[in-house]
Amino acid sequence: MKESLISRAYEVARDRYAEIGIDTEKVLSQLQDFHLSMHCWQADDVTGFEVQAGALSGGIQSTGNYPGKARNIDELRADILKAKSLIPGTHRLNLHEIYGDFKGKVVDRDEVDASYFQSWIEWGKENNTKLDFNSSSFSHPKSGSLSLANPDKGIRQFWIEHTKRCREIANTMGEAQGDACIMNLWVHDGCKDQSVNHYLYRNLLKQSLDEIFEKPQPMMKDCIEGKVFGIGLESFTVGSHDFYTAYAAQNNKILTIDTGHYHPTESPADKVSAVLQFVPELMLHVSRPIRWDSDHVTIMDDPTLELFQEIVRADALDRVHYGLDYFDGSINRVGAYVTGSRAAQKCMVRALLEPTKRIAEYELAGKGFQTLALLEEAKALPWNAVYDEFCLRNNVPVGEEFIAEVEQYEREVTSKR
Ligand code: RNT
Ligand code: ZN
Repeated sequence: MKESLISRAYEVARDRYAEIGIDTEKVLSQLQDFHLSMHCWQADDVTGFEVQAGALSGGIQSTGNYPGKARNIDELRADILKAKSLIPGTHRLNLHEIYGDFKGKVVDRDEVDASYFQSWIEWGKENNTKLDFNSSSFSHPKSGSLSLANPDKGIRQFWIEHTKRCREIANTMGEAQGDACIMNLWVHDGCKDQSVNHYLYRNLLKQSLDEIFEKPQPMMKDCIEGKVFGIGLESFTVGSHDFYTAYAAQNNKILTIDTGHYHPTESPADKVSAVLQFVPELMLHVSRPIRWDSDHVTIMDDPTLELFQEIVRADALDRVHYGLDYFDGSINRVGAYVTGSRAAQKCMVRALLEPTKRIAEYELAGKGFQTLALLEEAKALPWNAVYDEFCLRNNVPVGEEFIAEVEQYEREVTSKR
């Protein structure tokens, strides 16, 4: 794409935004500070590298059989680097425990330690990529329907041990990168059918969490993620939203909002201003639910845009961590990374370019028509020219140009797998 064309469009956009009091240069620098935490699990349909790996379980599912998925750590790293080269800005990588560098050794979940992540730490340093982390309670013979809430003490202890070890690993990552590693804790625990021991299960989960979080780990931060239901666990979820919101508020933990985890008409965006009154920070899992928590590739849709708008309007940019969480196996997986990441950035640039101050003043002055009118006009301002300029300045393809690059990578690399 002609650079002069992009620059000219940007200059016009800059002047247009200046007229409503928005400094596009400031927005560009805010966007440079907006780091996504890219989920490693889009590259291989949440398979990971355990030698003893079984089928994906825990009520989640990646559908589709598109050829070329990453089969080992080298392929996964290559795919992620390719994706990163097509996404402007600097981003983090969100690893699950099952993506350790196990080097052909059977390492059970209660035996894992930071040594299996040393090569990731080095990779992160070499590639200017900070790491985040997740404990993994699914796809394991002891996963069943209950892990941290299992009434069987042995199984419960197994997962407590796993999660404690994961916090140690996250802390080691945080120390190595000089920046706290964000560790998400999500467990699938629930019941497929009618059950009566709800109080017991939730009480056990609470006790397990208390034990897990007992030891301070200064270079990592804990976040906890609830959901409505999992596949095969439709009737009851131990870690519901009420459970984790209350736990996070009482224990000063980060709450994870996965945009696929709510009832179809519930607004994840509306949670932001509510829970940030009580919890220190938020972790996002930006996804796209279609009818259920289907983990489709993020797009620039209204729910995602509204979520980022709520964060910007709450002046909470620094209190949010921006993870992605989708796993579509039906399309080119590198293309899925790039499309979803760029969509999230586009939502953020639109949110940052909103003339929020002026709209807020209208609203506080009781000027209802003016509030509505400016919100409507803001939608059609030339935000895309600002995003294109951001791509240009970051030396990544502008607009649809990245499609050809993904196709080339497919021809030369992923199609040969
Ligand atoms: C599952 C949760 C969880 C997972 C990942 C793989 O419903 O969203 O975050 O998607 O940990
Ligand atoms: Zn999630």
